[in-house]
Amino acid sequence: MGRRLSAAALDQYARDGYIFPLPVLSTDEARQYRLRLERVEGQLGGPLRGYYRVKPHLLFTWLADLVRHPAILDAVEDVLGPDLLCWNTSFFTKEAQSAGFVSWHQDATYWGLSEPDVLTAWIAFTDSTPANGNMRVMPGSHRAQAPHVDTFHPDNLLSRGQEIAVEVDERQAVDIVLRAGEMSLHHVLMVHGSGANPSDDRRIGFAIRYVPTRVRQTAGPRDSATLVRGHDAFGHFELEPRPDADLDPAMLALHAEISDRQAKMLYRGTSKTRF
Ligand SMILES: O=C(O)CCC(=O)C(=O)O
Repeated sequence: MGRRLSAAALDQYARDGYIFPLPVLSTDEARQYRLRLERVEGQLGGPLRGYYRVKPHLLFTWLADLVRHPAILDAVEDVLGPDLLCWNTSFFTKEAQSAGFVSWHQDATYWGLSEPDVLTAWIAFTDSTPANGNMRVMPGSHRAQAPHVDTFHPDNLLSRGQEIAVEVDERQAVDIVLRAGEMSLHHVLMVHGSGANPSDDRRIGFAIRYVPTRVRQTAGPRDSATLVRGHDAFGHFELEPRPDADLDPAMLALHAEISDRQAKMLYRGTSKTRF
């Protein structure tokens, strides 16, 4: 038994590579998060694009709070230990009646992190169901890295449209069905993906990537991360400050630098970028 997860849930994570559903926010809190995002989208003239897709928790106080939410961190600590960094965040938003999809892939493929003790907390800002293109996972697929190819498909929500280059038996896939305010956790080597959203409403998920402080960046320049719990005895990452206000000019400048560095790392080996 951990701080938040039962022994059975921890066994399931070790065996299958994922756990869900875990409540984080009330339905009303989830709605407030969606409204905040949609207010920002209204100000910016549409869905988040370019650098706003990278680490938005450095630009918005309400996302800075969310990556530090005890209901998330207690569960993450049970898996990764007490000293935790938030390495990255991004929205996975599928518009109503849109073709946007996520090809089958493993997150570890291009992230350059030194070990697979890395997980994603995927927080549902709306319900996420088969009707609107929920995430799907392949149980037990997190034991080995498989080769990938880049497709840069225009409807693929992933940075390089990366796709696993081995057969995926979709009959074994599990639907990660979440109510707004719930989260799932998945391992960095988990094979996962999702289909289009034919429904009349948006599907919005906020993905938070957590690592223990012992993990290093092995690809490219010095990387940065946000210490969200415990103590960093390793200093492998530059520690990022917390924003005091939304779209604070100093944070915007720092965030642009960090996003540039991240783009170089994520797009290494290709001349194309999507930022
Ligand atoms: O939102 C989705 O459907 C997929 C999310 C995903 O690929 C991820 O969190 O790594």
